[in-house]
Amino acid sequence: GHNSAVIWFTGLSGSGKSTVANALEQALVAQGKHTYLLDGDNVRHGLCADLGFSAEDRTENLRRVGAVAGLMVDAGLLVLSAFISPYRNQRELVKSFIPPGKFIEVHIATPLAVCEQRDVKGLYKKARAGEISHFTGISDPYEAPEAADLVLDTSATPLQDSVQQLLALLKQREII
Ligand code: GGZ
Repeated sequence: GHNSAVIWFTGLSGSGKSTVANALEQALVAQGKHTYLLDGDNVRHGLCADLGFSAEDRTENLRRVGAVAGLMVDAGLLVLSAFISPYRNQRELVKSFIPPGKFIEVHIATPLAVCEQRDVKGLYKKARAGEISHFTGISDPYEAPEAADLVLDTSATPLQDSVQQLLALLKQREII
């Protein structure tokens, strides 16, 4: 389908990637669009169950996700993906699977301090205590995008405003 695309959400754990992606998916489905949401919850339990959080394992995680997203774009879907994807070269690798103009990079740029304060799963506390190693933002790097198509901060923008900005961007790019 010529209106297929990948909307790639990158950002820290707890930044709100899944929340924004879910809300956007609901809005797209309400418009009759065919979508698929890829995130750590459905991928790291199956397709990537053998992988951890070393830089190498994250790259392999994202390589598989990129390849699957490419197949889904071939099938005509609007693919929403929510992964930390912390390294610029990992996001470039993902992008290489997607036809030109069909990869929309969205940086969920909620400040680390806010993500850590939310600590929805208690992982930041464990990372600070040294119980989890290689934790993004604490003991592992996050390389912010330099030219994201859209930058959103979920601590400063109401969820429905973020969804409206995303829908406007997708219209502008003639994806929807
Ligand atoms: C980062 C970790 C780690 C480490 C477990 N570093 O908030 P969450 O819990 O649900 O989202 C995080 C998820 C990150 O998986 P991704 O597949 O998105 O990562 S990547 O794109 O880098 O491959 C977090 C949990 O897994 N988690 N250990 N050390 N996040």
